[in-house]
Formats: sequence, C-alpha cells, structure tokens
Amino acid sequence: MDASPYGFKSLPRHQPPIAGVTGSVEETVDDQPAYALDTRALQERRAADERFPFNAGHLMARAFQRLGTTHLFTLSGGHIFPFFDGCVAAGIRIIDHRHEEAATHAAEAWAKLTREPGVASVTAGPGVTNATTALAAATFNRSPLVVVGGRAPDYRWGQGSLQEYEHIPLMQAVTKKAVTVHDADRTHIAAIDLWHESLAGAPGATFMDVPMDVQVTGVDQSAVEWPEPPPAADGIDPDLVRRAAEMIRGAERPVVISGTGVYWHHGEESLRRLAEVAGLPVYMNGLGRGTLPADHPNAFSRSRSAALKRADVVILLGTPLDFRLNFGQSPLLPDHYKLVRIDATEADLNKNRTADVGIAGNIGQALQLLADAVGGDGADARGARREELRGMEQASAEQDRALLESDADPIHPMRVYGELLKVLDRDAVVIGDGGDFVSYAGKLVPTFVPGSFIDPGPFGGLGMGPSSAIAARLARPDKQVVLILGDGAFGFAGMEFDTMVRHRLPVVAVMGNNNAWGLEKHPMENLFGWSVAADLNPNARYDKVVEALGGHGEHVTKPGDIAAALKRAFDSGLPALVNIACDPTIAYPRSANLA
Ligand SMILES: Cc1ncc(C[n+]2csc(CCOP(=O)(O)OP(=O)(O)O)c2C)c(N)n1
Ligand SMILES: [Mg+2]
Repeated sequence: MDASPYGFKSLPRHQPPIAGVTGSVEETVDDQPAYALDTRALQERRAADERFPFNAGHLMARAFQRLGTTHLFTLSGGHIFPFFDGCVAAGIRIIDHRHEEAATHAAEAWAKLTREPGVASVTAGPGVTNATTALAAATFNRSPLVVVGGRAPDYRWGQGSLQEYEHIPLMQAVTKKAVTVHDADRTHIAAIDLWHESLAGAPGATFMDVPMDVQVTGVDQSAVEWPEPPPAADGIDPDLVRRAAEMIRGAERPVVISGTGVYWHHGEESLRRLAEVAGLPVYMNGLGRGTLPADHPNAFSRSRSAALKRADVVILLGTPLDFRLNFGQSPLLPDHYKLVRIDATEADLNKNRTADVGIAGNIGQALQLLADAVGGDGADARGARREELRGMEQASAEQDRALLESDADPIHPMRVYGELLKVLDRDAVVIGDGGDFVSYAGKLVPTFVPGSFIDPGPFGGLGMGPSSAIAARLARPDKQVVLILGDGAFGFAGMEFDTMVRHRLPVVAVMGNNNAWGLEKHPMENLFGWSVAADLNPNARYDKVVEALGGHGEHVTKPGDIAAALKRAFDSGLPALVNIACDPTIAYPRSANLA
C-alpha cells in the first residue's frame, strides 16, 4: 500500500537500537489503513461524520482527556461504542486487546509507568467479569485505575437484554468505588470523581458503568460545568517528623525499606537525600525498585536478610509488613526493633506491628521533611556497617558469576541473564511474568530508574506481562522494553502478541522455557516427593506462535546461541519472542515465606 495521507509510513517502530547494532528504526510496515493506528487521522475521519452528535459517551471521554488520559485500553463491544466514539473525538488513542483481563492489566501497567491513573473500557456482562482479576490486582497492588463498563440499557432493565448483568456488587468487591451512572449529564462528574478516588489515600481501582441508552443521550455542550479539583490532603505533622528524625539519629544499625508508595508519591529525590545525610542503607521492594538507582552507594539488595536480622531501627516507607517482610516478625526481623513507618493512610501504620513513630499522608512530602530534619549524627559510625553489608553483596554477586557464564547444556537459566545483562540499557523497562525464571530477574536485573521494573506486584497474578509490555512501549516509546516470560505465563495472554503486531509495538520477550510450571513443580516435589498438574508440553514452540501472528520468533537450545538470537530479536523491529529451552531440573533457590 502507498504512503497514507496521514504519513503513517513514517511512524517509527520505536525499538531503540542496542549497542553495536546498526540499522534504521524508521523502517515501517504499512499494510493497514492509516486511521487504524494514527489517532489524529482517525479523529479527522470521525469529524467528517456527524451521525452521533455530542452525547454522554463523548462527555465522559472529554473528561478523561481533560484529566490527561492519552490511551484507552480495551476490547470492543457494542455497549461501549459511544464511549469509543467520544475517545476518538477527544484524540485518545484506543489500544484494543484480545482479552479484557489483558486490557485492564495494560491500564494498570500504564499507571505504574506514568504515576497517573490508567483507563480501560470493557463491554457489558462478560467484558466486565473478564476484567475482574486485573481490577483486583490493581486494588491489591495500590495502582490507580478507572474502568468504564458498558451496561445493558436502562429502559429495558430486568427484561433480559443481551449481556444484562448487575456489575456493581461484583465490582464493589474488587475496587475502591463502583457506580452506575444513569444521568447523561453527569458522566463527566463520575469520571472525574473516580479518577481522584483512584489516587486518594491508598490508590486502587475504580469502576463505573453507563447504560447504552444513557451513553447515546445527547448532551448540550454549552451547559456542561466542570468541577474544581479536590483540595490537597492535609500536611504532615512536624512533631512526628521530629520524633522519627530523633529515632533515626539514635540508631546504630538502621535499615530503610523503600516500597511502592515512595514511587507513587514521587519520593525518590528526598529518599536519596535522607539516605545520604544519615548514611542509611536502603533496600527496595515492589515499585520502590529504582527509587534509589541500584548503583547508588546507599542502595543494597542482596544483604537484606543479614541487615534486617540485626536492625535496631527499621524505617518502612510506603510498603506493608506483608509476606515479603515476613509480616514484620522473626526470623527475618529481630524480636526487638524500633519501627518508623511512613505510609499513605492511618490504617497502614499499625498493621501487623505497631509503629513506634507512624506518619500518614503524602510519603514524598514526609520524606522531604525528614531529610531536612534528620541531620548527619551517627552517619559516619554507620559507615562501617554499610561496608560490611557491601562486602556481603559483593561476595554474593561473585558467587553468581560462574552461573551467569555457564556453558551448561541444557542451558542454565542464569546464563540467559548473563547474556541479557550485556545488552540491556540502563533505562530499559523490564517486565516479569512467570515463576522461577522471573525470580532470577528480581535478583539479577538492576533497576536504575524508578518505575522501570514491572511485575505482578504482591497480588502475584500470572498473565500481566504481554499487555504490560504494550503499555511500556506506549508510555516510554524511546526505551528498550524487555518482557521476561515463563512458558506457563505465556499461555494466559500469548495472544497479546497479536495486539503488539496490529499496533506496531515491538518489544522483546525472553522466555525461560522449562516445560513446566516450575515454581509449583519444584516446591511440590520437595513437599510430596512427586508432583501433579505441574508439567507443560516439552519444547513447545511458542516462538512459532508469535511468528504466525506476524512477529519475530527465535528458538534457542544451546548456550552459545543466546546472544545472537537476542541481537536478531532486537534488530527485527517486530514484537519478538526468544524461546530459550532451559534446564527443567533447576529450581530457583528460594527461601521466602509465601503463606
Ligand atoms: C493467575 C495465576 N495462576 C496461578 C498462579 C500460581 N503460580 C505461580 S508461579 C506459577 C508457575 C509459573 O510457571 P512459568 O510461567 O512457566 O514460570 P517458571 O516457574 O516455570 O519459571 C504458578 C502456576 C499464579 N501466581 N497466578
Ligand atoms: Mg516454566
């Protein structure tokens, strides 16, 4: 097809070159009409057609656009056509997926990447029920999300229309707030309200559905009033900050844990200042990864258990005392330690263990005040402890070296990381979706930029990877996007490689294929001496599935071939899957308590 009038031919594929690789990233693959991918072109095309004048569907789309939404993650259905129409009119790009769960996961990932609420839309009935898992994940993980559901028409409600289903009770269980909008003149108010609600206090998912007949009801644009944004939350109590600073000053072996809340509240700069002034070792979890760059002198990871075991003061920032921290108890933590806790809400402060000093509110603001107040007392004395911890980190990294370079055949999963780390950019977005194979990424892939390591979060659901990679490619168009994938995980959302191909969103997926649900198979064998429901097809050619969808596939069985396959995948400029046959007998050495 010739170049379109909208210049789609010149849209880049957006995969940045990797070191040592030449070739144009401007090359295009245009066999689709321009309006399928170019929001502006679609908007122009739509403007020429006035079959549906301004209506309630348009009004809510306009509200999202005013709030800053640029992308809508969705899967089609007639119950949301008017909202689609409104999004097109408002210039919001529509990314249509192959499953509503994936579309909603993409919206969550968008939120994680941008620190703004993600927006998804799903059709009535099964569209909404399919989104449920991703909504629960977002709420559990504290990711702000607004999902707009279609809904059978009000005028026939109760008579058994197609896909007629009362979503709200189900949605109330998995969101912070779920409402039905029956008033055509108020769809924008609901959208704005849910947007702010998704961010307020503990962030999470929100849901609104709008009956079809309400969506198509005409609205007088000139009469629309836009509400004022809500007032800022209360400030931080300076007395609590003073007490926290005192406690930190008196600590000999303090440990900071920086979690997801620090990222949401833009606390990274103040965290750095606090750590540097007071000489604190900082460990990160969840989206807190990268709130200090992994190579910052105060950033630590591998010595966490040793540090916590002897901690006298733990400074817990924006993260719960959940399974990742053994619920705040021994043996991970000592029997006696002082706890300084800063989190979004009062309810967070005493969960699982009472805080000695607890500060609720904006974590970024609290950290800023704490960094100002803490002073350098005791920082030098803590230097020796930091040296000790650094020594442990170096020894542990040294131990990994042999496996990162292993020539073992079948391939040791660590060797895959050995090769990947050589080509990974400092600011690459890395997404993990899988079990054991992804656990290695958590340990081996350093995060230098906040919001660039995306995993299922503490909800732990498989299947969020491909659509999160889609969101990453859209949110960070000039960065590398690498999806670390298990062969089991691929099955949940493998069809999203089709979404990548249709929307020209190249990412490189690296699969550690061990023919199994490895993270289940090995623990079950340890517990029972045998396993069931744990094996997958040996050597399944998932790379060919991706090829069949129009992407690039690589199949690797020898350690020496990994590097070249990765290079070809990055070079291809297509959504790519590098399917690497790994040794099925190797289990990730795990100690965490998952209960
Ligand atoms: C939606 C969902 N279903 C089931 C699980 C339980 N689970 C956790 S890890 C895992 C195995 C993952 O297998 P794979 O993606 O192949 O990675 P591997 O452990 O083999 O490296 C399973 C089934 C889960 N976390 N999420
Ligand atoms: Mg597996």
